[in-house]
Amino acid sequence: MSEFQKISLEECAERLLAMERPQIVMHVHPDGDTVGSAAALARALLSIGKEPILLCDDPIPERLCFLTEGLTVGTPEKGRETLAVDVASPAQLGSLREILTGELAPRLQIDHHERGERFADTLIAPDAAAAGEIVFALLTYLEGAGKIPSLSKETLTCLYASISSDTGGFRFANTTADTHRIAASLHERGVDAAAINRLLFASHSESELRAEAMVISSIRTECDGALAYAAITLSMREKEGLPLDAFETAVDIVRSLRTAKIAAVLKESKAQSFKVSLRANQADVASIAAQFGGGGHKLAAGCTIKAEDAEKAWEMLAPYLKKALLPDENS
Ligand SMILES: [Mn+2]
Repeated sequence: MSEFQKISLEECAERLLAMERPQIVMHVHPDGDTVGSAAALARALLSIGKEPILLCDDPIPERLCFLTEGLTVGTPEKGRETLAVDVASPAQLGSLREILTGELAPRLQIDHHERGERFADTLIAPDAAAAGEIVFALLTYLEGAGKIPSLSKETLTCLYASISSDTGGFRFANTTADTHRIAASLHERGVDAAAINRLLFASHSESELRAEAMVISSIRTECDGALAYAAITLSMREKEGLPLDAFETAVDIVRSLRTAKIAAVLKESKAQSFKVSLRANQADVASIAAQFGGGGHKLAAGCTIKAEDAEKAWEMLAPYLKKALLPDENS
């Protein structure tokens, strides 16, 4: 896929302005970054009379719908120009990957993932904590150049939400001085940071809270607590009537165990198929996920393991995690 170029911010801005009816693609299992970044772009483009729509293979989670209010989330349409934001590889497009070939093929990929598979000319900034940081740079550049009007409160809110979301409320290791500078600038321009953060992090459905209770009561540890995990089977979920997406934050709960250096959650999504989420303080869990055909960031990755039951799935995964723990056991 080396036929694609890395492009500059200025070039990307020009190409964006040249689009008349853009469709902005988000990644599957949409998070605050992909939704906030795409929605901010769409709002800025609407402000200059363009007709953008948003695309995602999955529904937008209820708690993120405040970002897309008033925008159109649709399906691919002929005659539109496609761009993708916060999408690292074709696999993250889900069934929308079928637009990769043909007239709807993406023309721009705006992303911050270091590892990925390029599928369009790319504006990439691997040091950015969120795709929202890149979109912030892009939109403030266009604003400064007088090419778009002053960013609306809604647009600024989307940008703040995308950055706060991908940094876990400015707590994760990807948070940089630049991240805080951008957040400060958004604060100065009037975003209601407290309200946004409450919607992102402190607002749960009843199912999500019940799921949280189930995860907490299922936590197991090995290696003196350095390895913490929870397995949620199909029958456990069915008994409580809990959908899979209620367990989105499960791995963050497990990783909050003070002794944990690596945290894992195994969720049986359909019979004998376990979605695995991995988090680490230091160890490279992306390479472990890759052993099972998955991927992600060094400290946050995921994969799917086919196994008869949760114990078998754990037996397949555990040796890799224990090995990854060894190097820093002595430190
Ligand atoms: Mn992101």
